[in-house]
Amino acid sequence: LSLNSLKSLLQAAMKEVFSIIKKEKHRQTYGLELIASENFTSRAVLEALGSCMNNKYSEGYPGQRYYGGTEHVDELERLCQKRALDAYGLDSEKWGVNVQPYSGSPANFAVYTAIVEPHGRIMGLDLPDGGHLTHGFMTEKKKISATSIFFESMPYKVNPETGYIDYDRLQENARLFHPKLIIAGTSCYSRNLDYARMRRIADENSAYLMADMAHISGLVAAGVVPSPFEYCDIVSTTTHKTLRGCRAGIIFYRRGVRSVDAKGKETLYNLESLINQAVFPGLQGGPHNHAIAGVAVALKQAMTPEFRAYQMQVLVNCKALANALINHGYNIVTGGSDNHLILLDLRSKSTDGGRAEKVLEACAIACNKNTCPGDKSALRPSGLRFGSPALTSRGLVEEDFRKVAEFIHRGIELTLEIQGSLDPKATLKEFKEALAQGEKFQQRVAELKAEVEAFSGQFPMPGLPEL
Ligand code: DSN
Repeated sequence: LSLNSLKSLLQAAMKEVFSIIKKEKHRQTYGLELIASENFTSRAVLEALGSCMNNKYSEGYPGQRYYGGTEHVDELERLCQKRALDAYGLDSEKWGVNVQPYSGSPANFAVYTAIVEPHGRIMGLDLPDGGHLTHGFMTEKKKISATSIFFESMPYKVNPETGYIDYDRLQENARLFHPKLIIAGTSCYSRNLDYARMRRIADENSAYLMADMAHISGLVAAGVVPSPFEYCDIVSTTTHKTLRGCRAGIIFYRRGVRSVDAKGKETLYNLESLINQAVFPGLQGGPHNHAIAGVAVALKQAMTPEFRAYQMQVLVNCKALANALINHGYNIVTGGSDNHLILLDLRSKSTDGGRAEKVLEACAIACNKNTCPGDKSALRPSGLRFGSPALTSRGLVEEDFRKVAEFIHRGIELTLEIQGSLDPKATLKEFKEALAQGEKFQQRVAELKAEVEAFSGQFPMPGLPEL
């Protein structure tokens, strides 16, 4: 290939990708982003992510690499480690940290392979009750997550009446199951976890307690929700949710004394070498140094007063959204929220999350369907999960979230109308066809979408202006 034809090939490739990126940028700017696990990261994080750090291989850890030319990535990784400990107020004598996991799922799997033997026992919150896939999800018919394939998983549940975690049952089952590891972590749970209680349950069984704080790690850094560090042996997190960095994962592990027996004999933690070896060379190759650069920037931002103010606003916005939806006549699982998300239960409205999600998406409102406690089928989840972090990053305050609630309400009313025009047994596919083809409904969707876009477009968008 001549240089010129190579250049024109590259330009053509860029052009196509650039036009897709521009469409996504438009969707993010003019839509209402309410997916609880998403956020808009800063320009500084994106610049670090797009830097030459992407080019460097550095298998190993600072000072012990399998590649030359790593003096600057060593400095970067050490800086990121220090900032990770500082952001959570951790003493480096008592806590160590690994900033190499590619994201939350690999971080969790690294922890399991580090401290639980093959087919050893793990207890995590069940996925339909608000847990995460990686906490051991399986169904009656199939082991879905690798965690349930390579380890023995016994989930704990929420009380279907209240929506709160049933700690009594967790305790009873743990006494029977004797897990090696209990996971205190959630993907769709709007209440604070009782880490102290879970610590006691773990201790009764000589189990490790790990928090997966991915959803709330920004709230924890800002000190606006209870911290898992006081009670846990290990804490894993992603870095792109409430923490508002780029996509990556972190594992914190305890150092020093684990326990002291009646005779005063100390047992020390040995998590550091187990976890570091599990991440590399156990599961991963070269760390993503551009991501570590982005995380280091985000962690510095997470230690500012502005970040704390942002997280406080995330909480009040979420409450404003919950209260406004309650005033529109909706049920919220547990009746409210202590954090950044809510789970709307649509059972009393005789519709479900799948149908409502599709209508809201057509109206430029992004959220996701989710099972509600007591749902009989995961195939027809009754709920919608909404989170406040992303829109709060765009500067929306309580009054704006009340307007957002009104848009959601109108979208759900439209869902009910479309459903009402169909046979009660109509499938989701038939519902989607009616939404896409019915002229009357298309007109209504277009009107609501135009209003949503005009509203969203008023708020500034963090990040890079063109990308
Ligand atoms: N998929 C994320 C969420 O939406 O909660 C968790 O990894």
